[in-house]
Amino acid sequence: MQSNGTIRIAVQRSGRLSEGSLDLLKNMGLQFETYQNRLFTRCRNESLDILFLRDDDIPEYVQNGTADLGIVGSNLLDESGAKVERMLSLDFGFCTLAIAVPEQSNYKSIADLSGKKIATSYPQTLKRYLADNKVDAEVIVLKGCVEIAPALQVADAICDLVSTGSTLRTNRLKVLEVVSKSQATLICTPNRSGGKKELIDRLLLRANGVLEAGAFKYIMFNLPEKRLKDAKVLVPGCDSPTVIPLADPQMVAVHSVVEEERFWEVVEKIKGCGGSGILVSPIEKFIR
Ligand code: PRT
Ligand code: ZN
Repeated sequence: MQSNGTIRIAVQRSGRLSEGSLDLLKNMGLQFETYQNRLFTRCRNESLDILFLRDDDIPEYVQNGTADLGIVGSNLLDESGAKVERMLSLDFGFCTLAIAVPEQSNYKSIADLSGKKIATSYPQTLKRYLADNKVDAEVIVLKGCVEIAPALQVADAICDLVSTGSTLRTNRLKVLEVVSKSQATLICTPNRSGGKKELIDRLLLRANGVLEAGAFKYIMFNLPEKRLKDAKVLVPGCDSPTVIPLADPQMVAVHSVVEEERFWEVVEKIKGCGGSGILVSPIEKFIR
């Protein structure tokens, strides 16, 4: 497979990050087909190949420039120590790397694990955490099924990824300490050459636009004109909200954007200012 100035982006072939990664690429306007057992696919509308890999290999491929961009959990970046640029946190694939102990145990803090065994698939991250906390514990490296290590008496505790917490509950374990938080992350090779830079920059702008769109809602409402000053503080928009006169000269219509996480608070305050007819719609793309 020749690069020929074509950008390569590496995504997880089959796993928890696959769907979110492909959704993001499609929302970035990339047109491509995916088939089962595919190893790579070529975009129809950009000079870009998508490589489908095991997630563990993605940091290394991006570090050495085999792939120009990649999508991988930040947990794997922390563990691999790969020298790549972290460009964007992608708002999916959320989990925490946590130290967990048997529910019935008396461990109260990480200090209680001195002299104990901790099983993990993340030895480098765990060793750093133990050293930072001055805890001298033995790290047992397991490739999978870490959660059964305490029941098998292979270890006293585990350090593993947790998302819903149901695996811990099923195995009668509880979180003792959170080591780090993770989410899918867009990474870029440090070795990007001049010819590719322009497309990489365009792709980053698009990825940003997709993420920003998800973080905002478009909001429209009617308001007594005399309360406009208060409303402008609530929904400042990008630069300033759009204000449209209505048939009733004492009323105006206001159009703006509002952050998803402030949404209900803002709606309540708009109502408090005499706002009515509040309409909200999703934003497909948002470029500032
Ligand atoms: O084949 P390949 O090597 O590509 O896949 P994989 O099996 O190594 O990875 P995969 O698909 O399991 O995870 C890919 C990435 O998803 C991880 O590197 C994380 O960034 C992210 N992620 C998010 C998770 C989880 N949530 C998660 N819950 N990765 C793994 N888990 C596992 C965890 O290890 C534990 O076994 O799920 C179990 C706990 O889940 P809950 O929901 O019961 O708490
Ligand atoms: Zn993996």
